[in-house]
Amino acid sequence: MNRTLVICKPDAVERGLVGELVGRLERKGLRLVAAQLRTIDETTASAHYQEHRDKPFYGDLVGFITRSPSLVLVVEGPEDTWRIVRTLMGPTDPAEAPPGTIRGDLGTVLTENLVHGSDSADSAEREIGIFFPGLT
Ligand code: 3AN
Repeated sequence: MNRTLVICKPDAVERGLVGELVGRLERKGLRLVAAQLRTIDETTASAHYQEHRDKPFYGDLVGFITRSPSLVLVVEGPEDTWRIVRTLMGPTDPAEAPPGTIRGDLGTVLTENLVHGSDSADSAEREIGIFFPGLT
């Protein structure tokens, strides 16, 4: 079995879409192995988004992810579970995400795109270690 990190971001919690997002993961056949509702602090956000720290949108990104609680999940499935989750999520920009994906069905703007999923096996291991040390 293989694990990846998923974050139902503040916009998803604020809009009451957590059940919808978790339901989609579960209906796909993935299993929850950890779930925590938490307001991500700046230190954790900067560790998580370190690859974006030189980007012009970095400040807004950290401001957004820390503004209210997120539901942070570890999900488990077969090989390359991270890839299955990314397919369910759809592309980063909800305006370009096809219907049937989380972002395509439920979002409209890039800065509030509902969900994060690790983008590789290495990222999954690193990100699970940030949020749930001991679970990797
Ligand atoms: P994904 O969330 O699809 O892995 P990343 O890792 O490229 O996308 O970007 C992380 C987050 O940064 C995105 N979820 C999005 O909210 C934000 N982001 C990415 N690109 C931009 C951009 N050009 N302008 C504003 N925010 C962006």
